Amino acid sequence: MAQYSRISGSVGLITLKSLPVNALGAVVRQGIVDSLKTALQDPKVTSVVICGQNGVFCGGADIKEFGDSESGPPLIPMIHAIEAGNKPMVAAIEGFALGGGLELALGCHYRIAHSKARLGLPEVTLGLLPAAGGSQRLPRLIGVPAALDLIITGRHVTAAEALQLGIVDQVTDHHTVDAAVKFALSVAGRPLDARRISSYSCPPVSGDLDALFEEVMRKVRRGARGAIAPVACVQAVRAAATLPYARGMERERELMATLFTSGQARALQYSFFAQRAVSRWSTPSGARWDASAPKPVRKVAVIGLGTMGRGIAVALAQAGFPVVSVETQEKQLTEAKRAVSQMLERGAKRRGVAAPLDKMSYSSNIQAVADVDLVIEAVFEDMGLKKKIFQQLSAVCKPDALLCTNTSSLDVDQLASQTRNPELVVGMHFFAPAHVMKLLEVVYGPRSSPQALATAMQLGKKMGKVSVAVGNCPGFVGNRMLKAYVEQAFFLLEEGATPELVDSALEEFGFSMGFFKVSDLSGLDVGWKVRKEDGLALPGVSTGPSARIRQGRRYSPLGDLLCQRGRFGQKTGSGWYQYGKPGGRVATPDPWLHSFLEEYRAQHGLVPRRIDPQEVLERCLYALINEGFRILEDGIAAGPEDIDCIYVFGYGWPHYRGGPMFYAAMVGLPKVLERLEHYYRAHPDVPDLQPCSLLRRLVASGSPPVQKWKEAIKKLHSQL
Ligand code: 3H9
Repeated sequence: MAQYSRISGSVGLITLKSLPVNALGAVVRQGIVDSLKTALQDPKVTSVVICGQNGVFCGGADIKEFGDSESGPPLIPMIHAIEAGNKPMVAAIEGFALGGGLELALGCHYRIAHSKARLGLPEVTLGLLPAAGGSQRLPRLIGVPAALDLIITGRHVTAAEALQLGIVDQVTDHHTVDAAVKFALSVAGRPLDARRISSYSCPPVSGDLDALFEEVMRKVRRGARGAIAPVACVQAVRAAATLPYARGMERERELMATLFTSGQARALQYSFFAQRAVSRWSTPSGARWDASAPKPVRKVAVIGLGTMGRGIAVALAQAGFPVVSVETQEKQLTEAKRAVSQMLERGAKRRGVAAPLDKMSYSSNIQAVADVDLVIEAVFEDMGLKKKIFQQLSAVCKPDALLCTNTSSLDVDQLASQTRNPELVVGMHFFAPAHVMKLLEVVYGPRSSPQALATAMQLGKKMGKVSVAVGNCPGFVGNRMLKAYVEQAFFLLEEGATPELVDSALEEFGFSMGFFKVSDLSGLDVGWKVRKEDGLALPGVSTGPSARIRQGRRYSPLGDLLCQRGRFGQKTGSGWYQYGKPGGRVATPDPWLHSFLEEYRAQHGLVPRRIDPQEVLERCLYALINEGFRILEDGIAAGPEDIDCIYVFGYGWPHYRGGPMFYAAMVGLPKVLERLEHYYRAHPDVPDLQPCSLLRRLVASGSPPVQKWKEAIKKLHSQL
């Protein structure tokens, strides 16, 4: 709702009231329309202030209402009515004014912001554009280049930047509504024509307008990789710059209509809620986020200052934690100190803050961690080494210190068993570079206490990560699913594809790099090492039927064969592609590799066939999705949102496709099932293609929408 009152004798005060972010749902809009009418009709009222309750101006249109049939007064005429009002309207912005919230403020004649407020038009992140006049008013107010920057990126600006850009008229450190009321009294009776932004022309740009838009559009299309909202944002701003306001608004409406009904907007809005849903974690044993209080964490230690340890230490210091970093090898320690300081300084420069160098301390002695509340061990992926460190930590640390391991696949429970308090051990799987990548898999073992899990989840949140709680199993969620995808990529090469064909199908889908380019970038030897440890990569078995069978199922030794030839990817100058020189970065197709594949196929009696991009997508993605269903069935992930966040924030899944499980729901579960059955019939020696029973049961129960899977899975489990 919106509450109306008259204060200071002549100021009408409209307060938006809709917890938690005063979103502009139907009831709030009705409240604003009614309050406005009262204020405009009351002769005692000479000016109006619009504010929000609870220190928040407005988080924009109510995303939860998207997709419902529209009720209540529409937003655009409401904002027009505010702008057309014959009494000064002042927006009092506290907390944030985002999306429709900022558009409402732009409809006002003046804007006063608290110094801690944040403003922005983040619609693009939801697959939309600012379509309540924002794309038309903002360029008229602050100029085309600045408006393009805000609208295309969706970034939030501080009150200080908003003042500098001309979005707000005044910034206050005091009580915002009081300041706005005082301001409103001071402008009462002043003419308003020059304050109505819709009547402005866009400030002229320096240089050629067409050239500016062409350049921006080129950059945006390149960066968007198939996302349509950023492109529509540019088109809308162009309309503001070239058309009269009313026609610009028509263009804004047309573009929004296309976006609104697109699958991309649905995916991005699903993802918005998925990110929030994963913080409300639960485990199969009944532990829950709302019943488990995290322990306070005041000081943290990082063990091991290789690439991962450095990134983790930087992320912790940037989040404000004092960090003790331990590295036993002196040379590595000296190098790491320099590298960490540089990373902190670069990050601080980018963010315009002071580098938190004073948060860091270093030692070569593990005794230095004696007083910390939480340790993140980030040494080499070697179970023997990690076990030894956990024994030492258990002896050195405070008895109630939480002991976390940064591992991408090792058994967290085995490490827990090395300690006095196995309930205080959890996994924290960071993604490289750890100070940049948003994802954190928090791995609970069978003995991890709910409090330990809650503490690690909260720490991740404070570090700015999307933290997802996952159960303990080989590869956890992300890497376990990836295995199925990688395997299909190899098999497709055996059957006739080239790395270029596979990669271009995946890149066309929206991945920034296809599997083979990623593999060259991260180094083929990484996977080779794991396969050797798993007993899959065997030297000397390169011919005969057993060469392509391991542990009773189809196996492709192609990656191993390249590694045996020293082709580790970019670092050696060749892998699935060639790079000209070791360390080269530009992938070019490699004729040697093509002949090698031909020989390999001939040697193994494989008759190559034409493979189309659709098969590449179906084989790679549906195998991965199928494993996702198995993970849900096993209770390793609590719901599809968890898997989708992991893939969007850790594995480069295109954000505008929501994540693999959302994508499966969009494709239609019956179709995914039918295609998996088809491919499994063709490849009965590939168990990953055998449709998982949960997928079958969801299809049999009518393929509920993805938002209902958690419930459906619970019901199916209880029927077993
Ligand atoms: C728009 O305005 C379109 C117009 O241009 C044109 C229309 C014609 N609606 O993030 P938090 C919920 S599009 C509904 O945890 P924080 C959120 O789901 C909109 N609900 O808090 C969560 O609920 P729950 C453009 C919303 O303090 C709770 O509020 N606006 C909305 O970390 C707390 O959220 C945006 O894109 C909403 N608009 O961050 C802003 N916003 O507790 C989107 C939030 O049940 N919002 N909720 O999980 C945000 O970026 C952040 O939520 C915000 C607060 C910065 C506001």
